[in-house]
Amino acid sequence: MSKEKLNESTTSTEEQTSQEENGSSNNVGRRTFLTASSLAGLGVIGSQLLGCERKGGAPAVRTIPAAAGHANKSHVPPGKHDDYYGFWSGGQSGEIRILGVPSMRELKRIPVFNADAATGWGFTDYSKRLLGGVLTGDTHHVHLSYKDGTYDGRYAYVNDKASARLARVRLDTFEVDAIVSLPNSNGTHGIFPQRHKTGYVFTNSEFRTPMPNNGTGMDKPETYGAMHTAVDGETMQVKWQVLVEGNMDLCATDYQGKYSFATCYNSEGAVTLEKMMGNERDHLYVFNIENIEKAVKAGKTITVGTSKVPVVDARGKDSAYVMRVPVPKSPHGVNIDPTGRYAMVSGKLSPTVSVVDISKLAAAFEGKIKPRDCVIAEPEVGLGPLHTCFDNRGNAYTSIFIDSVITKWSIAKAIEAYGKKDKKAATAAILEKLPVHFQVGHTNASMSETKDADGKWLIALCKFSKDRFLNVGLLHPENDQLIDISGAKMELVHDGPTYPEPHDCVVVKKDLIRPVKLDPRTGAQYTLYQQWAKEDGVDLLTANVIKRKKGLVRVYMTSKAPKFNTTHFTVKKGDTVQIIVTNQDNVEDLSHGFCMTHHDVNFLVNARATNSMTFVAKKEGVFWYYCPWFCHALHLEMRGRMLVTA
Ligand code: K7E
Ligand code: CUA
Repeated sequence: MSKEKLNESTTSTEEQTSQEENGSSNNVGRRTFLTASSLAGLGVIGSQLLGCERKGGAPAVRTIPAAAGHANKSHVPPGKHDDYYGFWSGGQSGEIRILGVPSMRELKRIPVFNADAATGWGFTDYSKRLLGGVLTGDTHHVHLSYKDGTYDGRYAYVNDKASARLARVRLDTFEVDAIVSLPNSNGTHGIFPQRHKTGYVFTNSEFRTPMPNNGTGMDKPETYGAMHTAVDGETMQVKWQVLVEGNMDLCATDYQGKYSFATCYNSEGAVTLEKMMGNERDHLYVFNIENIEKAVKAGKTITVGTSKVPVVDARGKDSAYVMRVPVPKSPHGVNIDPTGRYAMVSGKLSPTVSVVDISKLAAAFEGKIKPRDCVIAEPEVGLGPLHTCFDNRGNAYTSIFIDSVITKWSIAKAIEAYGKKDKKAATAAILEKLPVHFQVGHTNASMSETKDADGKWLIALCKFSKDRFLNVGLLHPENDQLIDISGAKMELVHDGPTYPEPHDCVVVKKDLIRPVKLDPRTGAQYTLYQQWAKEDGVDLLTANVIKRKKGLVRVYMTSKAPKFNTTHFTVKKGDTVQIIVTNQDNVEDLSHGFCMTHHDVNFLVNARATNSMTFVAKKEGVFWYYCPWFCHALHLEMRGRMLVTA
């Protein structure tokens, strides 16, 4: 089906009227919306939306012309480093991935909400404490801690949409050090840290539920609510929540620490897809942090369910706490430009991006102007706009899902064109549309979420690669494309297949990240082992000790290539055994590990680190344990025996 036909069959043109906010004018009189009726048969038209042709149920086969070869630009010669760290969320894998940009080489995977056999994350004692037995996750948004509008290199934060959690990764060790569960939250989706300092990290509940969610109220969706949650980025404690009536999707913060933002795509309060698309306008929620903090301090709060976290109830109508800026239609992404002046709200079911002037919000909170008056431009960027990023030259780049393009547009020209009858001005704001392959979700550019956006590289995280790569069976790779945005025209330079499904990424100048090479022996995990050692009167650094207490046997040992200092030990059948290994090698990258054969025990111990795992000795016999990481010429000899007696 041709593009023209697709547009015809899935959109309707209607007059955009703004009854309640007649104070504002529209630059584009007639708009194309995706409507409930046009999308009702989503299953039927799904393949058309994805641009595949299916005849008689046969799988789509289409020859993809090779992209023009600009590969040299992304080439980083062997032995040379990339200029940027890329932090990718890992989607359903539950992890974070680190890529080098521009080479797009995958450097590391950080297990977060998942179980990982390579490192033992999810099986080791410390990770089990953090994960509480939940071993699946869905990471969508990874953002780093800030100072004065740019990254300070301390932490990365990532959400788990599946189980409403927020995790923090230390950027000295690139390991998770904290995970917090968010109360009264279902489908925690958008997150964003404050940008002036390590302050709050805000999270949005995407799914509305009964409040409290205690097994009643299923049939009264009009009473459902969702939480905007403030987590302290230093202590990782939940500080307060704001209860609103609508679904919240993506999250953003300003540069001053005054506001946080959430897109709301279900102002209808519906629980079915068709009804969620009823309204022509939904909202950008604007949270007034100072006013919320005052209410929390003054105790003007409630608690919900079993949680003790103070909740500001801001459901229903605008207040000092929350304001609703009307924007079309089922908006998805909200992104702040590097000058900190504008919030760009992508329409998803409207072909527009609404530009919200952040400096006008204070007047709207005071009731001097209408919330809608804060919208100062609404360029038409294409069908299905999702996310927007920026260069350092006043341009914005919006990912367009249905059209499979990145639309580059001029912020200044879009503002100029707003409200003008002259169609030429509106057209002039749209600078370029670059096809991407295919169905792009997030897009982000180098340093785009900071005041130091540098306009060099843009990533388009495409949800489908179709036949751009070798066929690897049923599940295809996604395609994270690298685009050079430093010139007048965008230039596609690299196709990056990824294992499903990173949603988002941030691309960070390499000097801002300062990782260590040896375990610093600080932080929560090390503190835990020091505590155990103290209880047991053991020195972790020299330990070759077996401590028995009712049913629990703690085996402390050290590793130094190519030896464990404990070469054998004996336990009784039925004993719970805890193996605690401290790596005494002070040599970078000299990792050891510990694998107890036949006991589902296998974990990594990095240079100078301590790690542990617990198991039950179920069967009599001699069992070898060994170091699974190639550490030395005598690595294969690095092993010992456990005797389990009756
Ligand atoms: Cu996929 Cu950020 Cu979860 Cu948009 S979200 S695409
Ligand atoms: Cu230690 Cu292999």
